[in-house]
Amino acid sequence: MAYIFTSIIQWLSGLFFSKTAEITIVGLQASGKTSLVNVIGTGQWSEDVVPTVAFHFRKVRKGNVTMKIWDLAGQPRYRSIWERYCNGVDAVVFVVDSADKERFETVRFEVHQLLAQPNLKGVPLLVLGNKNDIEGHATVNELIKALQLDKITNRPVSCYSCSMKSQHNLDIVLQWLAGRSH
Ligand SMILES: Nc1nc2c(ncn2[C@@H]2O[C@H](COP(=O)(O)OP(=O)(O)O)[C@@H](O)[C@H]2O)c(=O)[nH]1
Ligand SMILES: [Mg+2]
Repeated sequence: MAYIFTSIIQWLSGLFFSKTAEITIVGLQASGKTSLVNVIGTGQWSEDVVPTVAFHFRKVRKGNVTMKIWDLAGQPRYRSIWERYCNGVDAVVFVVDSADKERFETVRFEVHQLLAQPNLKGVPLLVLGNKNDIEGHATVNELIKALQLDKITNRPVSCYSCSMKSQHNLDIVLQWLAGRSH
């Protein structure tokens, strides 16, 4: 009886009280990280995005979930600081330009390099194959293979194909992010 009562209270508090998810977004430059944050924040796509310098912090509320989002710069000189912004977060999102296959090898290297850092121990990872509106983009299976995501066994990993331009799969991405809140 007590168990049922506690469950009902928890369910109700989930409906009425705000939950939070702290999320860090990484990925090579021009993969669409800032576009993702903009689309989540405003629901609108804009072609012109100013390249991010170092990092940008944004708080977005979706329903009863507040997302605290760190949008990091992807140029090589900034990649060594990614790890610091991943400390204690609820999830890391790695955005990939799925139409830019020439950079997959660099992406693979950076993903595994980042996950090897102690700060990221056990943190769930979402890999987004962005720009799937562009012809010739890699599928989810191709991304999993090219980035060797099947070798990651020490944390939950998800991989979706999406487009910030057409907002394809944005609902699934938001659901996944909301699922990391507490
Ligand atoms: N075709 C297409 N272009 C995109 C998409 N997402 C972002 N872009 C473009 O890619 C470029 C880099 O985007 P930006 O968000 O600044 O990438 P960031 O450097 O990872 O933050 C910009 O010109 C965007 O308009 C997408 O889903 N499809
Ligand atoms: Mg950016």
